[in-house]
Amino acid sequence: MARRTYLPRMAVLALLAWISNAPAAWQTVGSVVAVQQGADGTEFSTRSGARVRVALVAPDVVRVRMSPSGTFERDFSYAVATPPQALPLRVDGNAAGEKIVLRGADGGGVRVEITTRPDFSIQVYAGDGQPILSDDPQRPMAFDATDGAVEISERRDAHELYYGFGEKALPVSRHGQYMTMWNSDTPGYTPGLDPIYQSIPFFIALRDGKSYGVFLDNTYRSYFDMGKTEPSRYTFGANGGELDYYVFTGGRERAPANVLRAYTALTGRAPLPPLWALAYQQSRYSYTPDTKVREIAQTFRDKRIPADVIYLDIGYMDGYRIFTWSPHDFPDPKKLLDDLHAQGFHVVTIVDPGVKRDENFSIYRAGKDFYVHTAAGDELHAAVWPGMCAFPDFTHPQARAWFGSLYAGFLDTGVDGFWNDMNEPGVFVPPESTQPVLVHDPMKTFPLDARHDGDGEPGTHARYHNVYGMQMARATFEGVSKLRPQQRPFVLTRAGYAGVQRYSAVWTGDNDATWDHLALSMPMLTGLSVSGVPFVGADIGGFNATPSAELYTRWMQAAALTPMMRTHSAIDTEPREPWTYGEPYESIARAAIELRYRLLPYLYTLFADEVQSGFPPLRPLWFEYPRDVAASQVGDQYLLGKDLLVAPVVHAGQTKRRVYFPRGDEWIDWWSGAHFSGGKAVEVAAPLDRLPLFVRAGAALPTSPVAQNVAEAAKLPLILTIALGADGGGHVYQDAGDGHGAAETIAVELRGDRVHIERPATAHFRRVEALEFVGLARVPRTVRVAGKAIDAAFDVTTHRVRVPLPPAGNVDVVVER
Ligand code: MIG
Repeated sequence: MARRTYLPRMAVLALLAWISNAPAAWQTVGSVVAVQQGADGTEFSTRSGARVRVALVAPDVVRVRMSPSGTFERDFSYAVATPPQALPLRVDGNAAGEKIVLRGADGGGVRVEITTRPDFSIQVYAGDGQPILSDDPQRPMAFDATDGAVEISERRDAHELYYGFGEKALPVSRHGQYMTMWNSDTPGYTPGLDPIYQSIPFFIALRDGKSYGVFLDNTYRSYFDMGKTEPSRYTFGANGGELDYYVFTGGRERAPANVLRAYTALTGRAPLPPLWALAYQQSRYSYTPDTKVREIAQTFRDKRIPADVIYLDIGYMDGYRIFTWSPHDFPDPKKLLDDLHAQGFHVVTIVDPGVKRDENFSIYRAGKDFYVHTAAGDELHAAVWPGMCAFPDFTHPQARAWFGSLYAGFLDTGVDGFWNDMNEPGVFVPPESTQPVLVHDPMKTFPLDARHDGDGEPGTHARYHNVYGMQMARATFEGVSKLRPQQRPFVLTRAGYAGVQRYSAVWTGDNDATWDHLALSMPMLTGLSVSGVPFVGADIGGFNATPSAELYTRWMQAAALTPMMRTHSAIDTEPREPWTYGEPYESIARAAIELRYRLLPYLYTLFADEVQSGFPPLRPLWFEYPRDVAASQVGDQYLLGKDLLVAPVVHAGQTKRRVYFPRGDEWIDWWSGAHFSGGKAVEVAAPLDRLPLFVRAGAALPTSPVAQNVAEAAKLPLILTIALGADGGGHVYQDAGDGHGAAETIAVELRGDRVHIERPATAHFRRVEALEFVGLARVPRTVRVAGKAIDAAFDVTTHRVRVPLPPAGNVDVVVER
C-alpha cells in the first residue's frame, strides 16, 4: 500500500489544521484484493482495508462510494430526494486481472473501467465512448485514518471549464479555483471571498461543447481544487465521512441540460412558488414601527409602483424573541397584516434559529428537548441577536416538527412567507474566545464537537454544520405546508446544502453597494441556478452602505429579470425605496418593476417548466449554448429561459455596452425591434433608462399589461409576444397562482409566417387577448386571423404590431412580411 504525505499542499494542510492539530497522514486505497457483486453495486476490497462500491444508479449516473474503514454507513443523505437504486451491471474481469469493466446490463451507455493496481482507480466513459472522468494515477483515491479525510483527483484537460459549486463569489467558470464548502456568515464579503453562506458540492464540466457533472455528497467541510494547484488535475475531498460522489455522464448528447436534469432528479427540484413571491419585493433592516410599514405600502400604491411583498426584518420582534411581536412597535399585527393584504401586499417575516435563553420565554422552555448540545452534554448556548440563545437541532426530526409547528401563530396573524437568516449557523462570538468578532472567521459558528441527532445518525457539528441551514428551511417549509396545506409556502434561506431547492429560495446575503457587487451578482446567481437552485436573488442596491442613484437604478434593471427581485438594505444605510432618489430615477425604477410585471407570466411558466425538467429560469449563456466557445465565460449577461437575453449595465457612467449574441440564433431588440445575428458581439445603446434586452427569433412568450400587484394582474388578459424569423414557439402555464388547483396550458407554434395557437375551449385563467409581433421591419403586407384579413396597427418606434384574437379556441394568425 502506497503511503504519502502532502507537504506542498498548504491549503489542504491549513484546512486540516483547523479540525485537528494532527499532521495529515494520507494513504491511498491500494490495490484491489477482491471483487464482490452486491445488491447496491459492485464492491472492491482494497489492500488498505478501505472498500469502494461502484453502482450505476440511472442509465447516465454512476455512484462511487469509498469507506476508509471498509464498512459502509447507513445509506442516508440530506441532499437526496429520490434514493438511488443500483441498476444491474455486467462485470468483466476480476481482482487477478489488471482491469475490470462494468457496463449497464442494457448493453449501451455508460462504461466504467477499474484499474486494479498499484492502486484502485476508475475511468468513467460516457455513452458516446469518450472518457469523461479518469482518476489521476499520480494521486490515487486516498484517506487519512488519523483525521478521517478522504480525497480523489481526476486528470484534467487544460481547456475544461467548471460551473456550479453553488453560491460562489467567483467568475462564471470556476476553473483554476480552489473552493471550500463550509457555510459561513460573511457580511460584506468581497468578490473572491470563499466560502460564503451556501455549500453545494456539485459542478458541471464543459469541454468541446460536451458536459458531465460531479456531485460529492459529503456534508463535512469539503474542497474542490479545480486545477489551481496543478492545471493537469483537479481534486476534491472532505474532512470526514465517506468519499461518496455521483458522476452524471450527460446522456448521449452530453448536454449540460441532461446533467442538470439528472442532478435535480436525484436532489429534487424547487416546487412552483406562489406567484406573488415572483413579483417585486421590498425589504429593509428594519421597517419599524408599524406606521412605517403602512407608509411604505401606501407610497407604492400612491406612486403606482407595482409591488407585492413587504418584509419585516428583526426589528418587529419583542427583544428578538422568535415568533413574538414588539408590543410597542407592532401593537396590533393582525390589523396591520389585514390592512396590507387589503392593499394587495403579502408580508414576509424573518425567523432566526436562535431561541432566547430566557426561562420566562415559553418557546425556549418548550424547546428543551430539541436543542443542540455540547460535547459535554449541556445545552449549547451562544450569543446572537437576542443575547444568549439555544439552537434547535434541525437535524432532529422531532425538533423540525416542533419548530415547524411554531409557525401556527404567525400564519393565524396573516404572515404569508418566512425568511430564515443566520442559519449557517452564524453566532456573534467564536466559541471559547474573548476576542472581538472576526467578520470573516469561518469558525464563527458552533464548536465543531457539538452534538447533533443527524436523523438518527448522531454526529458532530463538523459533520452536520453544512446542513443546519437547509434543515431549518425544511422545518419551515414542512411546518408551513402542514399548517396551511391549501397554499404553497414561500421560504427564503441564507444557508443551504445540495437539495435546499426543495424547500426554499436563496438570496446571496450581505453584499455591498458597489458596482463590483452588481457585476458579481450575475455569475453568483447563474452559478446557483446551474447548481439546482432556481429561485435566487441578490439584494438590490447592495445590502451594506448606500448606493448612488445610478447604481441603484442599474441594479433595479439588472435584477428585474432575475428569479427573485428584492430591494433590501442594512440598518445604517439611507432609505432605499424605488422613489428614494427622485426623478428621473424614480420613473426608471418604476419602469424596471413594470417590465418585470409584464414578463411575470413568462417567469411563472419557466418555474412550472423547472419542476418538470430541472432547468432553471435564470441561465448562463453556456448552458443553452455549450458549443459556443465565445459564450462559455460570459458573466455579465444572462438568459431568462431560452428566449430572453439580458445584458445589464454594470459599470458607472456607461451608456452603451457590448453584448454577445449567442451563435446559431437571431436576436431582436425588445425596445427597438432591431435584429442581431448570433455569434457576434455588438455595441448597443444603453442610456440610463434602458435595460438592454433581446428576444430570440422563434420565441412566443406570454406577457401581461402592467398591474400594481399579481391579484390585479389576474383580472387582465394576456398578450403573446411573438418574435418571427425562425420556426419555434412556446407555451403558457397558468393556474390560480397559489394553492394546488387545476392548471391550464396554452401552446403556440411558429412556422414561417404562421402562428398557431392552441387554447383550451373553456379558459379558467387569463385569456390571451392579442398577439404582439416584435421586430417587424415595416408594416406587414397582410395580417390574417383565422383566414380573415384585418388591419393591424404598426408602431414605428418599437416596430411592433398588435393583433387582437377571438376570445377562445384554437386559431391561426398569418403575418405576411
Ligand atoms: O447580523 O436581520 O443577511 O439580510 O437584514 C445580521 C438583520 C443579521 C443578516 C442578513 C440581513 C438582515 C440582517 N441579518
